[in-house]
Amino acid sequence: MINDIKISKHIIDRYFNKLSSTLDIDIAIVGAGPSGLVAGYYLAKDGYKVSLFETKLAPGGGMWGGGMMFNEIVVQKKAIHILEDFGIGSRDMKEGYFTADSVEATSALINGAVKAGVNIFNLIKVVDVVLKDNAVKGLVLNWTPVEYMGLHVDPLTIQAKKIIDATGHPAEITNTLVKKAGINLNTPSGKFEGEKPMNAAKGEEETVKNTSEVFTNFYVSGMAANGVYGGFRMGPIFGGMLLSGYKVYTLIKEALSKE
Ligand code: 48H
Repeated sequence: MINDIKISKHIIDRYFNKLSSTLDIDIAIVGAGPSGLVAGYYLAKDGYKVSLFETKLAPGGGMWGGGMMFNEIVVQKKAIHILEDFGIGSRDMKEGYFTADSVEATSALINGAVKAGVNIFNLIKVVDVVLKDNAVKGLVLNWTPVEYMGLHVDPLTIQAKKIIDATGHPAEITNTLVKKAGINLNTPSGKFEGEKPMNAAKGEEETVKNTSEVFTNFYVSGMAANGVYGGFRMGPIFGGMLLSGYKVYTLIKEALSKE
């Protein structure tokens, strides 16, 4: 016999289990766009304890809508192996361009990350970082509706060995870090450079190049990497985002193997 109270109890018990096991983790990712999901997938597959925080109801970031709501994305040949790892179908349009259905691609990235073991928390906004001994040591979390409604409710904190800012164009967490702590980033000027206009060829190349540890324990990936380093935007071509997620995975794996 189905019992109303048991339904509530099981949800509460299971969620609190998930949340308390996230208090002390290996890698915390902010933003469930393509770069954050890809990074989480490979890290979790390697056995690291990974949680990903997404402020929106639906993870997936800016990939659902393709280009101008035409729900197809373009991926270049060198990133096709990542689509294949997630079981995402693609069509060879020749000249090195492939296309994929953006709904299939986005849902497969989310599903792949969860199945690999990433704990995805939607509706949680990262509002600050924990800064100790001149290094980022954790994240400060609150419910999205609390932030949205401007309610005066204090946040909670988690700790992680490595943090990824995968928040897309605004590079929100890096911005907060710079504004509040006045630290120097590992960019040429030490400052937050700001995203440049459209240039798909340059933007794609720079996204991967700019994916790096920008402050101690603190990495940027995807569009956030371009925002922080002053790279170009690239429109609805997503190979750079996927390869950026893969690159930040390799950087963190290497760093953790030395600790
Ligand atoms: C929790 C947050 C917070 C926060 C933001 O924008 P995204 O899809 O990110 P990327 O970098 O993986 O992919 C970028 C791509 O989608 C894109 O925009 C491209 C290719 N643009 C090219 C162009 O020319 O325009 O996802 C970031 C996610 C979103 O889901 C946000 O809701 C989330 O991060 N987020 N989550 N706490 N403080 N801030």
